[in-house]
Amino acid sequence: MKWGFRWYGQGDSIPLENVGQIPGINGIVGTLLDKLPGDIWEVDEIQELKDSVEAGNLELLGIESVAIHDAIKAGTADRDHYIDNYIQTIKNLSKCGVHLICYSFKPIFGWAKTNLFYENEDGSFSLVYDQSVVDNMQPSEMYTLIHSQSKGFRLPGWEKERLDKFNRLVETYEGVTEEVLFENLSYFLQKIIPICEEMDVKMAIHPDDPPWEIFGFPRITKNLADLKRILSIVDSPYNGITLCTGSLGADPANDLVEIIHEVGERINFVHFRNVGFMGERKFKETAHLSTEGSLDMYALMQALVDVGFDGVIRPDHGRTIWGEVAMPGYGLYDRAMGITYMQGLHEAITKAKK
Ligand SMILES: [Mn+2]
Repeated sequence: MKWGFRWYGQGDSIPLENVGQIPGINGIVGTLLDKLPGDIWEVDEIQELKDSVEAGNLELLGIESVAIHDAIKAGTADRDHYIDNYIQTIKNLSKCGVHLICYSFKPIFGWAKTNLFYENEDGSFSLVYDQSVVDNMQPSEMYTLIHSQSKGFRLPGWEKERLDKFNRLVETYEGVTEEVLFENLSYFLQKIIPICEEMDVKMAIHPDDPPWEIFGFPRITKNLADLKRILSIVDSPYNGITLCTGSLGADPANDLVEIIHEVGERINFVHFRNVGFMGERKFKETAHLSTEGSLDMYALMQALVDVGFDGVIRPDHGRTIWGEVAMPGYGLYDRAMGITYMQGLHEAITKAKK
């Protein structure tokens, strides 16, 4: 496995040097934070990011996310223009030696939480999702809530530019059912996967977070059946998934070990994190250890080893601890402990296997 860490570039609260000091780390999964969905990522911009990462003795292991323009997701008349731009970005990433793209195909809300700073008993802070809060909320209020708690950080998917266009976005998605959204994903993948094969760039779709419908917008990456259906659109290793344990695992009906075994060879990227169930459709993001949340992280690492996963894996969201001021979920300390725990699990499992 390649051990990665999400890093937001020069705008990140964490200096790259600190990331490089995490034991066993291979590289970062990066982004160009200023890019809006639909923009072409130019070679010189990607190269600049890559050079800065390599100057810190780290590898640029992949990109998350190259966001998909709403025209592609909603299937509007101008989608081909944005697909052409996406293809150009794939080619440019390949030219720079970047071979992994994480993306998601969700209308309007990429991820959602109802509290970004829930205080735990020990004084640490977690992100929390509570469906009962969402049930009493208008979709646009979600923007207000997230912004009021972002502490000034730019949160991907919650850009002010998107909020300004919110009502028009909702109109864009009128009539887009789950079936239509799936058809639009099929159209997109059929166009790009042949290019990905040629350019050796693996795609990894991220599951819904939370993995159920919110505000009535369609969701098509919620469970094993959804993932299998997506993988069947184009039967290629370049059409793969991001196994995000905390996203899929927020629904207790999702058996993550089964999912890993069923789609194992198509897992192109792993987000490893735990969640703690607090009630019906209510959960918090905990520290990574099995003892801290509801998921059996040992069983998940065991399953990844069993299916021979050898791609990029990274710790996903951590708590905010030790007084750190960081983007919610993306502080240094809890994620650094998370990756060390993950490496401990991996070493024990692989050595026991021999
Ligand atoms: Mn994730």
